[in-house]
Amino acid sequence: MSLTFSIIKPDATKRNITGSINELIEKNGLRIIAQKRIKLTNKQAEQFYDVHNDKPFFRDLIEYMTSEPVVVQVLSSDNAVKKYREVMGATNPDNAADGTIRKLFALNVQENSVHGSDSEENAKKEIEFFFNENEIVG
Ligand code: IDP
Ligand code: MG
Repeated sequence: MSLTFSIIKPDATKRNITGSINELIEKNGLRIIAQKRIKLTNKQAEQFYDVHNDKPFFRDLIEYMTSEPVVVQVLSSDNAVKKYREVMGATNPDNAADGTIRKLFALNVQENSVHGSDSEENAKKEIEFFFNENEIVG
């Protein structure tokens, strides 16, 4: 079993579809072993997305990610990082495969409903950024 980090993003909490997204996560064999609803501060969002700080969409991304609550999660399965990226679908919902979270729920390339770690190394970093060990119950 391995772990990945997930965020249900503001467009989804705003539309009250966190349960529908969790249902897809679970139906696809991922187990939610930690979860909390929080409102990101500007500082948290900027730190979390620091890798994108030179992108033209960075300021908009920070504004969006702090606009409404988010649900941060730790997910567990075999090959969790890879599996969740598949379940999420492509960044731009226009390119996302049928049945993926982004195909079903995303509004556009920014408001794309979920985040998932892109590597084992980043999964570990991102989980540690938001969760204490005693909050993760596998
Ligand atoms: P990912 O979430 O699929 O890993 P990244 O390239 O890491 O995609 O981008 C992080 C987030 O930044 C995306 O999920 C999306 O919310 C936003 N984003 C990415 N590309 C664009 C863009 O071209 N325009 C606006 N927002 C974008
Ligand atoms: Mg990414």
